Amino acid sequence: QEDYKLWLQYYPIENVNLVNTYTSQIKGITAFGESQTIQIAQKELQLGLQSMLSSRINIEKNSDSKGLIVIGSISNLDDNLKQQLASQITSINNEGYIISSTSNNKKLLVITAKTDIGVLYGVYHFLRMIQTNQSIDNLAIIDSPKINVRVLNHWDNLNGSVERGYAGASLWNWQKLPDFIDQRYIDYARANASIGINGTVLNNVNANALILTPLYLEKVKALADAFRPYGIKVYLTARFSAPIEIGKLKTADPYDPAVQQWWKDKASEIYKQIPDFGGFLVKANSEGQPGPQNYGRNHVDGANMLADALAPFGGIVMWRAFVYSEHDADDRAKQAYSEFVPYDGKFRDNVILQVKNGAIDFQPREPFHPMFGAMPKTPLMMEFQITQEYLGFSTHLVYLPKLYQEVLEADTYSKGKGSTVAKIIEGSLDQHKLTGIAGVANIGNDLNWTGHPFAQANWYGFGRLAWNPSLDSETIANEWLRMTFSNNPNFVSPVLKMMLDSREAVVNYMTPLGLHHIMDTGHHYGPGPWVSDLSRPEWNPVYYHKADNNGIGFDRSSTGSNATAQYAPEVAKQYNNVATCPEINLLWFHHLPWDYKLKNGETLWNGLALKYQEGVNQVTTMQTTWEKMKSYVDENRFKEVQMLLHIQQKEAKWWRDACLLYFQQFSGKELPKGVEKPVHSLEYFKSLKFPFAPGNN
Ligand code: BDP
Repeated sequence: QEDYKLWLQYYPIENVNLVNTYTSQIKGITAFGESQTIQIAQKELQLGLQSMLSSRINIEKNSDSKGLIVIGSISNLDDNLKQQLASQITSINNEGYIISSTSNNKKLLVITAKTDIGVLYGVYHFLRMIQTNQSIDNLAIIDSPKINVRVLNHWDNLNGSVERGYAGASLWNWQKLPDFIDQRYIDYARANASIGINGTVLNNVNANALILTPLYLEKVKALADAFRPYGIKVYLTARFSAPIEIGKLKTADPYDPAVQQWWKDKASEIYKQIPDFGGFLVKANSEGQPGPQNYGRNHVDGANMLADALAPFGGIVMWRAFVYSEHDADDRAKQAYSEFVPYDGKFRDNVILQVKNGAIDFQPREPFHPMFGAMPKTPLMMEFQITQEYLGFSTHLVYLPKLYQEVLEADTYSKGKGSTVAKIIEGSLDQHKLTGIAGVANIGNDLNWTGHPFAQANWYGFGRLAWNPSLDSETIANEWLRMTFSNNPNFVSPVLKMMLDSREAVVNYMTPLGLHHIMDTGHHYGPGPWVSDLSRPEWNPVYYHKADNNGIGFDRSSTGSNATAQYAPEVAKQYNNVATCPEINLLWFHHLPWDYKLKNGETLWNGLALKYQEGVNQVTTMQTTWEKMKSYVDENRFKEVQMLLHIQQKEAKWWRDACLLYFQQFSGKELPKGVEKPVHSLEYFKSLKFPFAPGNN
């Protein structure tokens, strides 16, 4: 089935001239090296080329004949090639690769690296070039990943459910492991390797300590063994109270020597089974999870204790900074910064703080998290959400690399102009060796992996940006479309536009002009701006929009919560002043009267209403675009996307109508011309209930 193959379709190339050119250049494959990884690389190259060129590609024993693709790590190549590539090889890191045409009359094409994994990455790069119909004349490609730890975070529970998962159940079949290795595990690893993802955290951040018991570790080992040839390391979430729950200790206090010893023993037990185990991801003292604060200790104490247990084996701790407290009356957006920034420089070398892209929680749009740039002595890794918890689940077509790029490009000014978030997580701004990026996976056991065929692009795009955060989201969408569907320009250009516009569309019909967190609570499905009765104030949408008769928005300027002061002075100044604050973030930082004049001359009320309408219109345009694509797409995916866009359109209207009717109670104004009249009442929208919305556990 086509959906299942993701971006590795390897469609036969339609352009006959191009096929002839490629076949004249590619006469066979020679692989040097014995590892499983090299075998995988050779097999993939042969499979991909044979399928795309519709002809047989032979495997040759040596590199004597003309026009061969030679693959192998540098130490396995013959002396001649070694010499030719000696200078280039010094400029790549352990996972980087070189794709080089030789200048001698043999016209070889060499894909080499320092490691076999680097070779595999190079092979996928080369295949991508053919998949996207690029020229392979005189190649001299030198590439290395800019971030070391490129991981997916699976929020998978041991019972098979997936928190915030909208693509079926967990991939991991704990009951059948370790003896049964589902082919899907291999296909998962292959897909990740093809985009350079090199790690996976198997289980939910809201962790279950059982994963650390021998019964489960044996299963984890089986997965690690299956993933290893693809360059993917396994990580686990560590429940802070595990020493009590599975270790029979009375406490999990990080100062207690017995607790420290328990974690040391646990680490050595894990590494005996999985010598390249990546380490732990920890959610502590956040949303009710146990942590060092339960014992009067702090995040540094907790993280460093685990880091000390892992250090002898080379493991790392990814300590999450997603914290906000019910006892803290301060603006939720300020709390992680307030709690963590004072600890800058106090963590062990093998600790990296995992920070969400924004200070609230994976909204359709948030300004970048103020922690980026505020902790120069501590490595920070990015946490993006690939699963669409707040973006319409896997029902809405939203191309997320647009969002990722916006955040990565944001300038923190922490070391003057040009101090982008990308440079901070690459470690180049503050000279950190340990660097990382995590994406909360949108993968489940649905046939097409991600629920929505276009959600595959978000997995793909996350991987590509993790490899190189400076890539353009448009380039990524373009290559993804060609690899996944077709190279036909009549298909690529309209659908590319549809993808690129889709992120702004969702912002417009859900949370325009800086609004945020007005989704219905718990499951976060659909609008719920009216919700105000939950026990913790910051769980209620009314906390975030603060609409009243005077206006709407959260005053985070110096006259309000002063969250703006957490940014570098240049950024703070810009956000603080309503005249210079970008309108896309307006109501994130300011509470403004309904008749406040926007840059286009509209009042805030009219402008808001028009944005909601624009979002709906954009989805209609997406539908129109897709309708014209029938002849370029297989029937199954065409229909799926068609039906999903239909739902998205209905839901965009639902968002528009529910939010505008609700806010209208405060603005007291008519809907402006051009905005459709709602067909239901506010009471109707409030009465909708979704007790079985997925992903909410
Ligand atoms: C929120 C989710 C919740 C997660 C939490 C987290 O609603 O399910 O457990 O983030 O990231 O987005 O820890």
